[in-house]
Amino acid sequence: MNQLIAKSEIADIIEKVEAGERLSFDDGVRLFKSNDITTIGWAANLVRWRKNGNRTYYIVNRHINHTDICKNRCKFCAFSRSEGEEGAYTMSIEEIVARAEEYYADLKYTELHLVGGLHPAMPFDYYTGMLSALKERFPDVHLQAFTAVEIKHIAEIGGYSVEECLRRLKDAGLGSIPGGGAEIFAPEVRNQVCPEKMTGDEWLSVTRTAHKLGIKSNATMLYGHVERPEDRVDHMLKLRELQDETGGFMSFIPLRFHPINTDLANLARPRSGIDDLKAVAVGRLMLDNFPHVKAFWIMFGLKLAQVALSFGADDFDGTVVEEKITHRAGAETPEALTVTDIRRMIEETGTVPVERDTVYREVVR
Ligand code: V47
Ligand code: SF4
Repeated sequence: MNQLIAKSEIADIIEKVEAGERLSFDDGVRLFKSNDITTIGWAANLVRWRKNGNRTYYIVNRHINHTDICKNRCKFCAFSRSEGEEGAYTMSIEEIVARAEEYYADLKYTELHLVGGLHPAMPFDYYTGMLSALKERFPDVHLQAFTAVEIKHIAEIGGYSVEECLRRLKDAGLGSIPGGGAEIFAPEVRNQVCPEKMTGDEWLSVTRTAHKLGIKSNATMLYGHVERPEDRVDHMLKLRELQDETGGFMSFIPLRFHPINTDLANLARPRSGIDDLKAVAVGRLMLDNFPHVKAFWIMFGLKLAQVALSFGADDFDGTVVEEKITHRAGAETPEALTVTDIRRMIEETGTVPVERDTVYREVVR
């Protein structure tokens, strides 16, 4: 341990990290409350190196948001619309396949990322139909689709249990599920920012069921609104506990709240790069059983996503192509990056870009 770290107010926590010991709730809260950002980053980078060496993963993918109509209308969401409202849309299955076709010849992407609102009327067959049509046209493309929140909704629409719904979606081509909808699990926070959304326990339960069926997933944390450091750490510990049980999580993805055009716009305060780096680094330190931490450049911004790669993150996400959720909430990042740009941005951080597929196998082209 160098002298500066030895003198730090969090030196005892760093010692635990060096020894490979699991951090406690209090450790996590102290890390968030400490402004010794270089020490926090040093420790997170150590864990990143132990787990992933100097590799930084990226994926050639394409996002499609099939509908923005959503019955939940979470207060932090600028993407969703009610039926009939200006901007409301629902793509037909043909349109989804046509969208997926765009750029496929050029990019040969390996993943389609499908996330949408909770449409009150679209039938169960819409979801299985979209997966099977995509799988038929793009048999080699992994379909990462429907957050745990959508899965529960789709199950209700079909009149199935979550388990039966997941089995049917898997049969239709579902490969894995994205990490959205987790937000912050603490009920006091959820009641303020997304009162209509499933509870944190329900999110964990759907995810547990998916993992038990062999469907892997990611986990997000939406931060930078009304939550306290204690709520962030509680969120992380619930994820860590489920991961101990199932081992089904691939990556942790902190998502910075973007306030523009949302009902929580009054919470807007200057964006803190330090807070963004803490979310990544403390996530890396608390989630000792998660293989990967993702700096989703769309939300982080390109420059800070690069820095995050030295603060615990080992994944830059991907080409994305089209993104509405963050851009309707004021994101200033581009919607797409080329592979050349991604590799260059990663190389500049002194790490080695590695193309991965959805489940982190190396892709050799
Ligand atoms: O659950 C909504 C978030 C999530 C806002 O698994 C917002 O690889 C910030 O799940 N500001 C959906 N965030 C996106 C998602 C995702 C994204 C990237 C990668 C992966 C993955 C998953 O977007 C929602 C919510 O937490 N969100 N509105 C907003 N205004
Ligand atoms: Fe609907 Fe998801 Fe937006 Fe909430 S975050 S309103 S569930 S689309």
